[in-house]
Amino acid sequence: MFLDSGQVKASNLEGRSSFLTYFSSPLFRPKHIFIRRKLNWNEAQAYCRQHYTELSFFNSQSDIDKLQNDTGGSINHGWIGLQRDPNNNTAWMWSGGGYITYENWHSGQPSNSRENKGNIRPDGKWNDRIGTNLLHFYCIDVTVEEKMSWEDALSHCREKQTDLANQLSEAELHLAKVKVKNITQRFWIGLRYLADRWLWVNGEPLEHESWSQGGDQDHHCPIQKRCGAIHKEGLWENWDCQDKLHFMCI
Ligand SMILES: [Ca+2]
Repeated sequence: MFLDSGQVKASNLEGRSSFLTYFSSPLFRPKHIFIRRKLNWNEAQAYCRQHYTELSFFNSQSDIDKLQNDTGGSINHGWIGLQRDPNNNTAWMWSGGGYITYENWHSGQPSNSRENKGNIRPDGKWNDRIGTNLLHFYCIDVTVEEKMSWEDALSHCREKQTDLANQLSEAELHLAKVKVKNITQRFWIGLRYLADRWLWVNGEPLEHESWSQGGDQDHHCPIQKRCGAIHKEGLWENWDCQDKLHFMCI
């Protein structure tokens, strides 16, 4: 179930989900910020939520590479959003919500069920650690952009050498809910109906779909509503490309 997008088997291509499933999304690229002060995990989480968006999270090795790029090429020991599920001590979650869908533990880790939070090491690997320890930490910052048409949104993101949000992982969706909930009900994603099918405009294969069953126009053969948005609860909707919606560049 927790496959990287590159490992998806053909049998998954027909799969549909009533909710977002748990794929990594290589083009979601929130900005990571290294915070030099040392705090315990809870304080670090509060700091990130106040000043940025969340403690950093990762869905793939390329996300860890991105953190390394964002922070100048090297990684310090620091808290990330890893925490044990309070209801299941063997499961790990991201502080923004959602179970981890990718893991990068250092050899022998997690090592101790009393170590209920996680940090990243200079080699990019993860270690469980007692949350009251004082460490540097990493926050991510995600910006919701002002409303634009779908085409303008795509151009805006590409001018910044990013892209419209692609399929969101569970952690990313939770983050979007936190970030978006007071701003908008839905935002554009990089989904477009071209010729006779829906496509991710960044070229990612459309491995699964999460269409809302509501709405006044079927997405199967849309006449006018040929651009994709995602509702903050995670389901896709097709909208007129000229409509103006919020969006996130990634
Ligand atoms: Ca440990």
